[in-house]
Amino acid sequence: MAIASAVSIETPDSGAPTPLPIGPETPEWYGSNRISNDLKQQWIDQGFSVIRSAYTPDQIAAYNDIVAQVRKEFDTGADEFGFGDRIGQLHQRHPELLELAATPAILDFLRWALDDEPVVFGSLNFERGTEQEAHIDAIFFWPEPTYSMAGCWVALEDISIDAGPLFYVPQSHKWPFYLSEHVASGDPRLAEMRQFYAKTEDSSAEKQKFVGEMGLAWTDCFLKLESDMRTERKVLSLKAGDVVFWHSLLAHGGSPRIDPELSRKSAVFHFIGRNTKLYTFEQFMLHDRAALSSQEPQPMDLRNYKGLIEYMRYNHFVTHTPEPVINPL
Ligand SMILES: O=C(O)CCC(=O)C(=O)O
Ligand SMILES: [Fe+2]
Repeated sequence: MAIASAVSIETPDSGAPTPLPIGPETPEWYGSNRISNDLKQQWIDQGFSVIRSAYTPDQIAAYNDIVAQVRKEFDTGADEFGFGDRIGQLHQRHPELLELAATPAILDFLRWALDDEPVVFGSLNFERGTEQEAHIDAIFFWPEPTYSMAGCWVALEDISIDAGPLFYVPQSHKWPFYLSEHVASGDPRLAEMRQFYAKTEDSSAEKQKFVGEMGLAWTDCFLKLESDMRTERKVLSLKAGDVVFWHSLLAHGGSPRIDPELSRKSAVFHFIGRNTKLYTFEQFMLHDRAALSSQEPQPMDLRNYKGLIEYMRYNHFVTHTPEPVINPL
C-alpha cells in the first residue's frame, strides 16, 4: 500500500512557525516492512496508532495487582471516591511492570516510529482520569530528532466515556510547531527575561517561576492555534489490553471526569530512542532550538530488564498525596 509522503497544510498566517517532520521521512522509512501498513498509516496520517488486545487479561490482572499493592502501601492522594493520583517511575521499584512495555509488538512498532532502539525514560500509573489540558509531550521532554519520542498508553480496564478518557487534537502533529523562540518573539518582556535566564547557570525560584510563565505562554499560543484551526478534540475509546501510541508532536490530554465514581486504570510508558538527545522543559523554554546542541542533554543512565528492554535510571519514584512525594529507591 502506498503511503503519502508529502504533508501539506495551510498555516494560519505566513509568520507562523513551520511543522516538524513526523519521522525520518526517507523512502526506507515509509516503505519499511517491519510493521503493518495500517499502523504506519495511522501514525503518519493521525499521529497515533492503536493496537487492540495487545495483552491478555492475565497480563493486565498481574500488572493491576502490583499497582494495587503499592497503593495500599503508600499514600497516593486518594480522592473522596477512593481513587489515587498518579504514580511516577514505579517501574523502577517493580521492574516487572516493564513486561507490558517489553512486548515484541510494542517494541517493533517503536523501532520503526522512532527509527531507533526504544528506551523507556518514564512511566505513569493512573487510577483516575487526569483531566489534563491539551499539551504536546515534546515540550516537556524535548527530543532530538524531534520525532524520536512517543507515549505508549495502556488501558488497564475498559475505559468508560464518563471516566475521563484520553482525547487528542486531530492533525496537530502536522501543525506549525511553536518553539520557545516563537513564543517569546511576540512579547519583548518575555524575550528579554528568557535571554537573561538562558545565561544563568544556577536554579533559583525566580528562574523556575519564569520557566513556568513560558510554559503558560506556550499553552496560550497552542490554544490560539487550535482555535484558528477549528478542529474538534476527539476521544479515544479503549478497552482493557488496548494500547495507543502517540507521536511526540500530537496534542492530547485527559477529558473531564463526568462520573467521578468511575476509575480509569491505565499506564503510560514514555519512550525515546537510544540515540535520542533528551532535553528538559527548562532547556526547551530558555534556549533557541539551534542553541540546544551546545546544552548538555539528560544523562542516559541505562538499566536493562531481562535483556528485553532498557530504561533510564532515576534514583526515585514519585507518589502524590497530592503534593509529589519523592521516594528514594
Ligand atoms: O492519561 C492522561 O490523561 C494523559 C497522560 C499524558 O498526557 C501523558 O502521560 O503524556
Ligand atoms: Fe502527555
